[in-house]
Amino acid sequence: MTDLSIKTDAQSQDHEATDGFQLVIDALKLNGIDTIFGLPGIPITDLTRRAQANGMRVISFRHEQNAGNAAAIAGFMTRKPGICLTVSAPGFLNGLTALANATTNCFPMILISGSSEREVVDLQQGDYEEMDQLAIARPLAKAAFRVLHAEDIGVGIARAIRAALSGRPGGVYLDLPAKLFAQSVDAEAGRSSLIEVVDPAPRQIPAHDAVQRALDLLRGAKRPLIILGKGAAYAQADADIRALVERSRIPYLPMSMAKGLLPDTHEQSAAAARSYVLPQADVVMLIGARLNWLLSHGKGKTWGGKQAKAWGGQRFIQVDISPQEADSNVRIDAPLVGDIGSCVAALLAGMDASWPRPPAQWLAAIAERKDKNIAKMTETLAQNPTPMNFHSALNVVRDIVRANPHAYLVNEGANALDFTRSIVDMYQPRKRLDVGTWGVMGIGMGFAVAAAVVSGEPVIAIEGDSAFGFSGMEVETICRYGLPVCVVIFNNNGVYRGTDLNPTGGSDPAPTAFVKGARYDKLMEAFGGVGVHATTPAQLRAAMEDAIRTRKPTLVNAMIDETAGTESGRITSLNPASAKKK
Ligand code: OXT
Ligand code: ADP
Ligand code: MG
Repeated sequence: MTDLSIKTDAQSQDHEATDGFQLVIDALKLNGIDTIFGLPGIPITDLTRRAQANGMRVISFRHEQNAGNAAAIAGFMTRKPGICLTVSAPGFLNGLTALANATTNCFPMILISGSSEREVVDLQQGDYEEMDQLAIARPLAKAAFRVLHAEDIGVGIARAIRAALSGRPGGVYLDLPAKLFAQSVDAEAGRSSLIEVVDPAPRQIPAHDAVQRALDLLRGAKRPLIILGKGAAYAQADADIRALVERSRIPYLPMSMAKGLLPDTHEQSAAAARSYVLPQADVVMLIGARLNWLLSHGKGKTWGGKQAKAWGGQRFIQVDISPQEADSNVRIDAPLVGDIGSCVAALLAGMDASWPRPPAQWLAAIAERKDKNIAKMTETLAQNPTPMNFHSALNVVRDIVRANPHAYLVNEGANALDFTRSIVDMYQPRKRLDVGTWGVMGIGMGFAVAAAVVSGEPVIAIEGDSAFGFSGMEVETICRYGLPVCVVIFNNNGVYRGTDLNPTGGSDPAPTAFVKGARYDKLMEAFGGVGVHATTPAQLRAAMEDAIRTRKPTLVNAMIDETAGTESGRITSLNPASAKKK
C-alpha cells in the first residue's frame, strides 16, 4: 500500500491536493469507464456532479433498481463493467436486486454505494441510513469490497473491475463510506496509487484433449444440435460462432438473448422446431448456455425422457468458462472449459473439409417440423381480429424490427414476452435484451435507457402492462435525456389477462386485474414525449415508424384483447396449481 497520509485542510492548501471523490472518478476513467448510472443523494451527490464536470456521462434515474439494471445490461453489451451509483441503506437496497440479477445472469456490473461511518454502524448507534451494506451484499454478489482509505481507491476499483470481468462475469459490490470521499491526499501520490487494469478478462485457452473429446463426440453424432446461450452472445466471438455453425452444418437453437447471433432466418436455425429437436438430438453442444430451468434441466419429457434412455440417452458437450458448471444437472460427457472465443476457435481448427455433414434424415425431419410451424405462424399472423391480439400486434413489430435490424429490442411480461420471443426475428447479435435467467419483471426501462445511451441506436421496448409498471417512471428519464426509445405497452388490462374477477363478488378487483383501458400514453405526454393510443395494427405501425424516424421518446399504448393471454405465458406448467392438476 502506498503511504499517503490524510492531510488537514490547512496542509492541503500548501500543495496540489486531490480527494476521495476525485480519485474514484480518475480510477474509473483510467479504466475506460465513461458512464455512471445512478441516483444522487447523501453521500454521493458531489460524486455525480464532479463526475459530470470531469466529462463522464452521468445518467440519473428515478429509482436505483432501474439504474442498476441499466448498468448490468451496459456490462453485457460492452464487456466493461456497468457502474451503478447509489446512496446508502435504502438506495443501496434498491440497487441490490439489480446486482443479484446481474450475478445470476453473468453480466459484469459494479454497484458502488456510499455508506455510513463504520464506527457508528458497527456499534449500531443509529447513524443516518445505517446498515452493514458489505455483509448484506456479499452473498448476492460475485465479490464485495470496502475501501476505507483514499490511497486504496485505486486498488478497490481495480479489484472490482477484475472480479466483475474475469472468468464467469458477475455483479460486484464496492462499499465507499462517506468519510472516504472527503479525504484529502497529495495529488501526485493519489495519481500514482491508481491502477490501470491490464487484461481484465484474460483468455482461457481450452486444453487440447478436451477439445479433441468434444470433436470426437460431435463427429460421431447422428442427430447433433448446438444450443447458443447468452454467454455466447456476451463473448463477442460472432464471426467464429457463425463459422462453427456453418462449417459443421449442425442445426442450432438460440436461447432468448442469443437470438440474432446468427440471423433468426438462418436456414440452420431450429427455433421453430424446438420441441422436436430437444428430445430427438443425440449429441447436444451447449455454448454459453446453462442446463437450468429454461432448458428443463436437461432431463424429463422435454428431453425425450424414457424414450431417449431407450436409445442410450443424450450426450452433452458444454462449452463454458466456469469449470463448475458441468454436471450441474446431468452428466456432461465432454466439458470444454475456456472462454468461448478460444474454445470456438479451437473447435473450428479441428473441423477441416472432411467434417461430415449431419445425416440428411435428421436435417429433413427438422425442416419438415420447422416448415409446418412457420406456415402455421404465418397464417396466424395474417389474421386481423378486433380487438387487436398479441399476434396481430407482433406482426407489426416483426416487420419494424426486420426493417431496422440495428434497433435494440427490450422485452418483458409473460405473454408479451413469450409471443415476442417466438414471433419477432432478430438479425444482429446482442440486440435482444430481456428478463433473462430469473424471468424478472422490472428490467424494461433500465435496459432501454442503457441500450440507447451506450449504443445511440433506436430502442423498441415491448412491455406487458404489468411489466411496465415496475419501471414505468423512467419514461421521465427517457424524455429528460431525449433518448430514441419507443415503448410499446401490450395493454391487456392486467397480469396475463384482464378478465379475472373477485370470486366473492366484493368491490376489490381480482389480484391480476388492472384499471381497464388505462392510458399509459398520457404518462409519456406528461414529460414532453409522444404518446399514442393504438387500437389497430395500422395505428401501431404508424406510431412505431414515426418513433424510429424521428427518434423522439414515444410510448404506444397498444390495446390488446384482454382475453388473449394465458396464465404465466408459456410457463404455465411452473404454476403450483397447474402442477397439482398434472
Ligand atoms: O416447438 P413448439 O411447437 O413447442 O413451438 C415453439 C417453437 O417451436 C415455436 N417457434 C416458432 N414457430 C414459428 N416460427 C418461428 N420463428 C418460431 N420460433 C419459435 O414457438 C413455440 C415457442 O417457442 P419458444 O419460445 O422457443 O419455446 P418455449 O417452449 O416457450 O421455450 C421454453 C422456455 C422456458 C425457454 C421459454 O418459455 C422461455 O424463455 N420462457 C421465459 C419465461 C419467463 O421468463 N417469463 C417471465 C416470468 S413469468 C411471471 O413470473 C411473471 N410475473 C411475476 C413476477 C416476476 N416475474 N418478477 C417480479 C420481480 N415480480 C413478479 C409477473 C408479475 S410475468 C408477470 C407480469 C405479466 O403480466 P404482463 O402484463 O406484463 O404480461 P402479459 O402476460 O402480456 O399480460
Ligand atoms: P442462457 O440463459 O442464454 O441459456 P445462461 O446465462 O444460462 O445463458 O448461461 C451463460 C453461460 O455462459 C454461463 O454458464 C457463463 O459461465 C458462460 N459464459 C459467460 N461468458 C462467457 C465467456 N466469455 N466464455 C465462456 N463462457 C461464458
Ligand atoms: Mg398484461
